[in-house]
Amino acid sequence: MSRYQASEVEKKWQAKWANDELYKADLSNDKEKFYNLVMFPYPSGDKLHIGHWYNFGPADSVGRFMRMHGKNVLQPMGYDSFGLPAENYAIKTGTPPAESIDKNTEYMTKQLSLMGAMWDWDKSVKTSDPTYYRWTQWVFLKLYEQKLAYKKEAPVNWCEDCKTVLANEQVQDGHCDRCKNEVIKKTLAQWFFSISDYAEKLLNYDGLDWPSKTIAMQKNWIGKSTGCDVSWHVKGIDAILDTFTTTVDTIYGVTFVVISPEHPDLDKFVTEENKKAVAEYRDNASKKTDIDRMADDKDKSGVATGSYVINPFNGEEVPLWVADYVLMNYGTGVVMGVPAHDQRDMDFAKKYDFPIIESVQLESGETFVYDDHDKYHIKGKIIESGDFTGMDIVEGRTAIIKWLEENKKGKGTIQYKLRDWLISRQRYWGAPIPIVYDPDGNPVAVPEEHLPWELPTDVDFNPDGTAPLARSKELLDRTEKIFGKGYTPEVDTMDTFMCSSWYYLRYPCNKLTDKPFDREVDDKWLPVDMYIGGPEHACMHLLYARFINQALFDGGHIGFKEPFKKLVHQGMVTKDGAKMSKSKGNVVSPDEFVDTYGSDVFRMYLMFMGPFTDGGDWNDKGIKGLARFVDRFWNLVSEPGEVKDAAELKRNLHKLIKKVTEDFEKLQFNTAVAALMEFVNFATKNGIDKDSAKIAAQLIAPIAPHLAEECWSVLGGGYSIVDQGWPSYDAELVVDDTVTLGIQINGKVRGELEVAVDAPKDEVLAAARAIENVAKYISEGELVKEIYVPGKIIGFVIK
Ligand code: ANZ
Repeated sequence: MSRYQASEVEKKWQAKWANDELYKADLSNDKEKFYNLVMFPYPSGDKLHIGHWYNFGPADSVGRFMRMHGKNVLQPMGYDSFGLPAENYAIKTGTPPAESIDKNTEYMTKQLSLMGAMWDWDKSVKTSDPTYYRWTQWVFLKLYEQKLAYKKEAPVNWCEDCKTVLANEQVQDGHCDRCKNEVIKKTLAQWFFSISDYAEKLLNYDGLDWPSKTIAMQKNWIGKSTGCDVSWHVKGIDAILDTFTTTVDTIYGVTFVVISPEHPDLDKFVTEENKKAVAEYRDNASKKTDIDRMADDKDKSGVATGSYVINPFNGEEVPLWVADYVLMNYGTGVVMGVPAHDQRDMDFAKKYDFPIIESVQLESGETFVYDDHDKYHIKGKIIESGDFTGMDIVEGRTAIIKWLEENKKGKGTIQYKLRDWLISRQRYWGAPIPIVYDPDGNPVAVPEEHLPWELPTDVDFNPDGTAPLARSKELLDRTEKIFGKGYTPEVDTMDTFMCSSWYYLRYPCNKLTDKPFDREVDDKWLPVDMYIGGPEHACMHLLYARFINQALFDGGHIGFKEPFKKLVHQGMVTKDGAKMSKSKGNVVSPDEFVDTYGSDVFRMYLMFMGPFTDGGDWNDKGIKGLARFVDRFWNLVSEPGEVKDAAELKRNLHKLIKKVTEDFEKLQFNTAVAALMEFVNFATKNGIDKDSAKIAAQLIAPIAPHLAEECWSVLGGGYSIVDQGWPSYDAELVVDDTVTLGIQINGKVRGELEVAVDAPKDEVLAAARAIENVAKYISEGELVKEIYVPGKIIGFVIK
């Protein structure tokens, strides 16, 4: 058996494809478009890893499959090149980030080219390039014009290790998403985007073909709660406190009210003798993380303010306490305590001896504590609650809210957990925020004619907790020169998630110098038809991009609301069950395998590991087997000849077309590879003719593009195989004409038999009785019944 010369063949075709600009999309062509996008990589010193291959290889197969279906495929690639790794590397080695990024992108481009994918390099972007970040700054200015960008002093998440603030989405379980360091609170004046104004719009997923889990994660992060505000009069003081609750049906069960230690009006309610205790308590609370404060399993604590508030329904006076399980940045920062039906309130009441009074019960008469899931669907009734007694819980809520509104004691409200997106970063390697301050400190937008508002280079970027740009003389001089004496520049840079929130709009228009994108071009090419990337971006990149896209839509800059029509998450490739990471030292580099076996084998091997969306555990044991399969495919297809059973070959081939087509449509690459293997086994024994060989080459083309192009060319097909269409199958030929049935004896399977679908009953039964094992059982007793259900079962009953 001759060996397929992968390395030679791959080099040859890669050079030709590049030279012919085969994968450069002609955007003006009116064939049906297919925008095939992958999450662009960060050009780190670690180069392309297996995860990239696992994402990009199959994504390219989707693009190829679509192109073979006659679609005009745009499949761009670029670099998300601003961000901390390059900056940290610069701090360690002294190499300016721009330099290391250039080196890394060059190397990664080479690696990406060895993949032999359909990247349209003509439409590439690099977010740290001034020709790109100029427009990131433009997007900021548009949001500023639309009043969606503002600066505010607020307690923000601070990572002491990265020496910068972080957005809420970038804090996971109280730790920095990047370096895993614990995040603390700091009060700082920072720039925010009003993503929370878009909460309701972001909850609309109409027309999006997204994984339901990702939608659920976003919905949960946005966290919509429907409830009401209740106004409580503070006894003896001319003041009202509003509480937010989702379960106002429990209002008659309130035995205390708790206020957040950060509430701005708190001091008003603290009586003289409680001042010291409250001050101390507030001080302690500020040192805790929100997670610890909210956790159900943590001990609850609080102190009395000395004031009392009056329940608007029954006029009862209940004490007002300060407790840190109430957060200031949710609802109104004040909560009505219902210990009978809320776990945290119950823990609190038990500790401080507040009465526990039931006000709702289940249909069964049992008492219960609300949890997040049953809140809006619970079936039960209101008890001991004045005029509302006896009402169904959910209906009663509506009646109570109606009463509140009629009596001006509250109103129905909706709360979202989603907070505004903090985009300031006290770091160097990012797009400068295009804002300056006048001598009075008022922000002034940098006019568009001064974009790009360039990142200064005269900066010592060693982090000291203050923004490195503040140390640039050039930036200050530039600001004064353009705006006048006394003007100062904003010195924070933008969160790099800002760069990646609009890059898909730039790819088709990457060369425009007078605008970020052309509306007509983008309206034609977007939304993205297929977006493949990691699930870890569910509540970060994928949420930010939807928000920016919607804001640009509302600003009239683009004509579509949603950026990504279909989204797929690839699974994760692990090593011995663990996530690959440098610190664990278990990172597998793709390069040596690509070098030894070629890109096609490596890509197919990854695909063969398991279902694409599940991922799998890396193990190089089987890769030789895949290389052998490629050899066998080559030997079979490149030299067609004598065929033993032409009809059988035809049937097998058409079944293969059906199977592979349907598998590719569902991104089930592993089973497509398996079907191709099975076909090669059959055809190697049976022989293959030239036309069938050409079809086999077409079928493998999306997943082994070099091998397919080589086979196709040897078989005399036109160039390139991606433009030769996709084979179709004859529906009649793919219907199975035999089935394999189990043979049961007294209900137990004792054998199996392959029978023609239309075989007569007598024949089937006779053949079954003749099977040795079956005959043995029958001879041991008396045969009383024979059963044959065509397509399903053969059975015998013996006494
Ligand atoms: C009374 C009550 C009785 C509550 C009961 C629950 C069960 P979600 O669904 O997450 O929106 N809450 C309101 N504001 C809060 C804050 N700033 N900090 C901490 N907790 C706060 O939860 C809404 C519920 O969380 C509200 O409904 C309130 O407690 C509490 F049997 O009010 B509830």
